[in-house]
Amino acid sequence: MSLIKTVNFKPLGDDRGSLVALEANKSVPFEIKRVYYIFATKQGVSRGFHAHKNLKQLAVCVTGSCRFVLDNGKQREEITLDSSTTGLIIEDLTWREMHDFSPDCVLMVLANQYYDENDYIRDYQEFLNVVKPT
Ligand code: T46
Repeated sequence: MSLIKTVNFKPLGDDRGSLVALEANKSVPFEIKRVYYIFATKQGVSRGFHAHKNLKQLAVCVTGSCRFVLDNGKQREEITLDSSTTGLIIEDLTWREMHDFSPDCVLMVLANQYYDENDYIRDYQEFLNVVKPT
């Protein structure tokens, strides 16, 4: 089964332009407790390199593009996000990396939990130990 799960949002456009509405438990498949966005990422910089123990997220590249790598310890897959009408679902216990940010990239992320640094696994070997218990 693919690690890459996307959701397509219906653009509510008219002759003035476009609008996308995101609603908890509807277009977004969880309760939304937090929204953050990443922008002005310097060229050549990659981000992420961690997993979460208990966090579901949905990432939308509202402007520009970036490449996500998702890894569950067995499979590693990637997707380039470059559409404001596509959301990438990131489940818990998934290692994520973000690369190749375009200069104009605004990456918006919706999360089902408040920020908690204790929820992060920032060491890849520790992540593997958690997902592949011996
Ligand atoms: C993720 C990917 C896609 C906060 O104080 N509150 C927050 O809600 C967040 C997300 C971050 N921070 C602080 C923690 C760090 O001092 O902001 C700083 C940068 O965070 P971090 O280095 O974790 O950023 P990324 O881009 O590596 O990862 C972020 C999210 O943290 C992470 O949950 O899944 O984006």
